[in-house]
Amino acid sequence: MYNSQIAEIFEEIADMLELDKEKDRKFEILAYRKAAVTIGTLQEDVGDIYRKRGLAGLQELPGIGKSTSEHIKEYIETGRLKKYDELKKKYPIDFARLTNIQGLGAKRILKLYKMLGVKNIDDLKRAIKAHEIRDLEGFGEKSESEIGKSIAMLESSGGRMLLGIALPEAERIRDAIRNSGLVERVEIGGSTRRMKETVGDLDILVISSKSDAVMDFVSRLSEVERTLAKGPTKTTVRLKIGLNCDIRVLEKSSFGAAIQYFTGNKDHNVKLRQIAIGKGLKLNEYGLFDKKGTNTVTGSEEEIYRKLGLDWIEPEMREDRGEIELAQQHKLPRLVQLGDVRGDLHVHSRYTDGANSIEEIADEAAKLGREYIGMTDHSKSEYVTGGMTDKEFEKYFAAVDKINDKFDNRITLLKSSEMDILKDGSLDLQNKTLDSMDYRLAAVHTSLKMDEDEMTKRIIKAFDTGYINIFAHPTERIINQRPPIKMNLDKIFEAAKDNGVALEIDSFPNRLDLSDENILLARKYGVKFAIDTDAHRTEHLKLMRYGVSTAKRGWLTKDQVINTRSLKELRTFFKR
Ligand code: DGT
Ligand code: CA
Ligand code: CA
Repeated sequence: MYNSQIAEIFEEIADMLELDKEKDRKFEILAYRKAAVTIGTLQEDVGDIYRKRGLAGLQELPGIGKSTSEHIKEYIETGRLKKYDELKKKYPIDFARLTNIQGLGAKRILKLYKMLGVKNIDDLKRAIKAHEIRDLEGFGEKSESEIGKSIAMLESSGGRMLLGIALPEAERIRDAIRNSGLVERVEIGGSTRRMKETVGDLDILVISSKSDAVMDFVSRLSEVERTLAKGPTKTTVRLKIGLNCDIRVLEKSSFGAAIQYFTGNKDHNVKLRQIAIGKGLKLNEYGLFDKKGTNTVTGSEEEIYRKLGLDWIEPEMREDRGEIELAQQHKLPRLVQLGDVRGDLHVHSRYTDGANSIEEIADEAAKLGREYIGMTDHSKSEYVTGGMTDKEFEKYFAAVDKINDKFDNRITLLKSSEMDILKDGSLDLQNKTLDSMDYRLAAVHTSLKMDEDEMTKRIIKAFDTGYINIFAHPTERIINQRPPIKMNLDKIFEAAKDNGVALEIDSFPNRLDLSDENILLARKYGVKFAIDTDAHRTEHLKLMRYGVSTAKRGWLTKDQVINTRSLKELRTFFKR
């Protein structure tokens, strides 16, 4: 429960330190940023790590040093951080929100504060409305309008939280309730169970005969900020991470109906209820009732679907996008599963902007049971990441070969790169370098604002080189932060199919790119997909589950996903 709070505070400290002109704080700033990424993407709670293994446990985390671990300890023990409070007095600015706006870094935020007194989003909106920003040095009219658009985008997200933050929190709460000894069963429902990319609130379903005790227990959980409503069957609490959580307690006989109902989505439920009515039955959260009012289901969710004449539908598909009709015809696709994944084809190491050595990555990936892993550090045009030249790739690949020998049959490392698709559609490495790779991944990183026509041509031209095997995070969107690039998806998907380019599903929780909807469109073109983690540190290798769920939400089967293949079959795909 502390992770997102501490990550945010570290980010903010780094932002504020950047404004401190008195001395060079480059390394200190970097330390806070690294620590923020580690904590922010950690699936285990830092509070638990500290309680179990103390400061030493914290310092074992990559990117956490002596001073950042002391900070974590201070925050866990006192709920405050002196260093943060002091900086905050000096800069009373809402960095956490303002830095979410595309194009606003710490320095520009400070300028807005000094020149216009902008402390938060509301101040910023006022300044835009009064056209005060366009006259500031280094801003201009275009930048004023971009900032306005970015605020609108942020606000239209309606405070929905990334699944990558909401799901681990829901799992912690579920486990705490499960271990309370008060309940018979507890499950996560709602959009979290459907693995939707963002979540409005958490829904947790409990089977217990001690409803009052369960509700008391929930209200006292350390994750809870306050209780908003408390009743015998439903309690709503506000969580410290800034999300509401509904907890419902039901009787055992209602479990199947309740988990079905509270998993949703609403449209799926409405359609199911109509099917029930057509059969002279009544479906609600308590059961499936016949004309006499007798509940005809007592057990599982499967039973409800079966009694209505449908096959059971995986939660990820329950969005009323045609899945009910397929279930009636017994024609549901058999969706790809996490256990089908055999390798990960998009991973960064310390050679560019990753945090771990190739060896550390190989070791962790092998522990996760991956059979192969593709090393895809950046090419030179992506210079902010320390992207490599052709010459540097020779050394990189030699290092990959060496680790490959060392690991023998435990795991196979593949030589690759996340290459830049340049503005004119060319690639930024020599053919000789490209030929020395096992496969090639490419992405658009710069000039993201091109118009649709130009961008479409740029990407297709890159596909036409015949060198690209995987098109990484195709739309470049960052959820709640950056809109997708403009391109003609139909043309791109068709060209991908023609050139044997697999489309990536990037598992990073703020990317999930392609999105479920785009996958549903792309699959019609018969194109293949690669579910990758885009890991920048070893813990990220576990993010695969988010990509797989997104693939399931896009109805993909195992054979449509290339990294479910054996290495031998994968190499055949790469040869086309
Ligand atoms: P969210 O929280 O916005 O991310 O999305 P959900 O799907 O978790 O929605 P939520 O929390 O409002 O409700 C949980 C589930 O309860 C929802 O997926 C389906 C069910 N549900 C809620 N309202 C209705 C309703 O009016 N009719 C029916 N049939 N089901 C409903
Ligand atoms: Ca919900
Ligand atoms: Ca809810």
